[in-house]
Amino acid sequence: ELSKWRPEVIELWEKCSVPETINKETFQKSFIRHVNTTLARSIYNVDNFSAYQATAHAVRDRLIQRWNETQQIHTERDQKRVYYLSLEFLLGRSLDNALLNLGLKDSFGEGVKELGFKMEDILDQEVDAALGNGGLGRLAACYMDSLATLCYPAWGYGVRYTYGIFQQKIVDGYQDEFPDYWLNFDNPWELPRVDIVVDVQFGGHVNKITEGDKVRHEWIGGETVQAVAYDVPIPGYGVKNCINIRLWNSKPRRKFDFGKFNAGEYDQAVQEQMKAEFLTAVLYPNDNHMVGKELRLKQQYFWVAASLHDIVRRFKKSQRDWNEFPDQVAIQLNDTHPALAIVELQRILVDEERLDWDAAWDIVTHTFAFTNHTVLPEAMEKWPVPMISQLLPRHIQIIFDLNLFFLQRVEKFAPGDRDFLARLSIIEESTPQYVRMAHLAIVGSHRVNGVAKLHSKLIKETIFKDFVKYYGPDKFENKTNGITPRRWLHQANPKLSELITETLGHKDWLKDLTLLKKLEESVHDKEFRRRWMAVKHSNKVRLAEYIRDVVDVDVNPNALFDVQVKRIHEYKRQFMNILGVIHRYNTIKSMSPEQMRDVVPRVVIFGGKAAPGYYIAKLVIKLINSVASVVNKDSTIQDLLKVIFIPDYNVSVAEIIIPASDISQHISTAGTEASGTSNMKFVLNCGLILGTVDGANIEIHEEIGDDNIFMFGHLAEQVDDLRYAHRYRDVPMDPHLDAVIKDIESGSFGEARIFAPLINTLTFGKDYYLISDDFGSYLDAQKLVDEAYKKEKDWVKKSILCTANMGQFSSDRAIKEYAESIWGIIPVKV
Ligand code: CJB
Repeated sequence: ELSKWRPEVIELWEKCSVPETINKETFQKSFIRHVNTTLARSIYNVDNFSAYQATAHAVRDRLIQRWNETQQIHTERDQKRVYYLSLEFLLGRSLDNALLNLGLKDSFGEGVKELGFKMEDILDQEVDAALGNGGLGRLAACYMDSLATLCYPAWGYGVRYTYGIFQQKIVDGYQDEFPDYWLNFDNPWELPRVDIVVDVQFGGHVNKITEGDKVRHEWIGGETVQAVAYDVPIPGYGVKNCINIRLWNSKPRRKFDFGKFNAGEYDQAVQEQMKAEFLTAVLYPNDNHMVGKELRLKQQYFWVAASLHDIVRRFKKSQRDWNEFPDQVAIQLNDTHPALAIVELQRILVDEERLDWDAAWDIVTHTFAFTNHTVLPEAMEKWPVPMISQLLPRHIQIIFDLNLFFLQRVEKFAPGDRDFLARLSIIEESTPQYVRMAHLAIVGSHRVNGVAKLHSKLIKETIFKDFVKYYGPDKFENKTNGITPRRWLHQANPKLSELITETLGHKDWLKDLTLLKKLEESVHDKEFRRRWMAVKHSNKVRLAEYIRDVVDVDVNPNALFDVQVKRIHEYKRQFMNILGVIHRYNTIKSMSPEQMRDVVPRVVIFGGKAAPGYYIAKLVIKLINSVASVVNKDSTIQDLLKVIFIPDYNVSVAEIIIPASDISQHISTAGTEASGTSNMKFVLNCGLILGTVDGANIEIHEEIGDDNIFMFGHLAEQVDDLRYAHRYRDVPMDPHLDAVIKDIESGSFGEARIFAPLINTLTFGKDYYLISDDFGSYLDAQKLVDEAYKKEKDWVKKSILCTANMGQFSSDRAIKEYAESIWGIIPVKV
């Protein structure tokens, strides 16, 4: 039986396994082997795509080796692990990232060149893994990179959607959505684990069984869907550690109903199969917005149940006492999407493992921690009680019990205060009743955190203030978001990375971003400044080429590139940006040729997807494109202004846009953007930012100083009063804004009626996002940007100081904070 573990057999295994070290020659061998065997092709029919596949497989072989070693060591050491539960992982492309993290880019680049290919062409073949909407999903991806790089024992758990975020095309200025069938041709970055299958139950009923003086519950019946694991290896930078994201795919338990087939009901015979597979078919395309579809709830439970089953199974192998569970397992809830995990663990411990309710609850609350990512009311998840009862009859009982015991404790804290109880309750007492997922997440976690200082303060003062009263302030923390410098500088901006490495004389800054501070010493070095600018310029040329390719407009790389790329949302105020562009256009048009000579030419670049059902956001896209089509062909303004909407913004496109920005806009209504992370990416890539006093803009401002950032607009604490004024008084509109609106209404940018609903948000809609209130200071700030850009030398200095002072915003810093103050995990280096 155990003959395979005899020393001589082990020796043979080791001898035959993939070589440890890899160089150009071994890579080339592996490349050709994959072309011949994995792809069944030959030298005569290898195109760039096959070359990509062969390269990816050669890299994957090495990843698997590291993955195996990491898992083996982490299992042997048996130390506490963190499990990061995220319904979204916005990974983007993997090949370039893996090559850089493994330090193989140069030798593999040489290797493919000798075989007749260009590395850039090969990298360009890869489609993005776009299993996320925006900031929340990309944050999860950055955190995985840092967890691996810092050698923490960690796993991510997510859903393997067949369709990621939709592809956006612009047709007649409007957004059109197309399915993102990213798995069309084999995905080398996942390892299917056909042997890891978990049954997930839905529906059925609960039996109450009395055994002596004890009662237990048995959940039976209903339908069962199987969850199959797909593992995505995530390599750390400059280390052998390679962690795992386990994504679950749904499949039917029974492939085919032969009874129905034999009865001639052919279509019905495959129905169960289709229904089960549909469960993980699509990512819901909403950002910062809850859409209460039953299928989404099913996705959530499916993923949570499979993940917890896996975590519990792993823990049980160690044969420890249940009390030790929180010493071995930390589970981070990325938003409320996985909040059902709290109920599921309580169910497993009480119903299946037969622990006492209180003992189980103690384990649960010491295991979970919860990150909140938004204060927007429309984003708060709540599910109708009848819907949960139908799908998860035992879970709804547990939720009500948890709530009862929780409210009994609250009652002792605030005797007789019915309103306080109602406000804290996990159940919203409406018709029908709803389960408030954030309340469930808070009650079931030992820590709750916001994602930037202001946001963490706001959640304590507004949406969770009653919980702070009850639990005290210590349960609530701030963990300012971060980004991985590996992808967002080293990979996306190789020239800047090279210049930094040469200047600092080391690459250590990629693992300790605070080392960038030393770049400050070079601001007075003229040659350094020249080279810094040259890098920016070449990145702008690269973006200009991309713009020509995708929208067929020529832009001047010497113009100021002004960028706003992010999900299209009213609170992010792309509308204010385009209204400002119209103001600029009209101002230039009214100028004499002499006056025009003094104008800084600008290219205003937009990008981002609107949720398919978000009518107003889609109109903003239409307005941007309508303005672009007028402005871009107006020769009277002498190319002083161009407006570009880059379609299908995603991670790979961001990697081209961000390094090319001179100024980027992060202009949400104060108090609405929890953190923002693209602000960090732009500043790290030496682009200045124009921003409101919101989210992480505030902390970036603190780090880089007044001289290197353009801040404007009202403060979060003023927002309530301003909204109140709009609601109950006749607040006059900013006069410049008024002129712009009249211009749109006069038909300058196409049929005015199209834009009426958008304009109504400012008038009948009471300008909820306070565009009128901030418009004046926005235009003033834009003027300051123009003036500053004219002083070239000072501008470059600002740009250098931006990068130099971004040390705080590495996701490594964020992950260390989580590890030390919330998870209690320590690194285990392979
Ligand atoms: N966020 O991307 C999302 N989706 C949501 O549904 C809620 C929040 C974003 O999360 C990012 C990561 O924390 C934040 O930087 C961003 O401000 C927030 O909108």
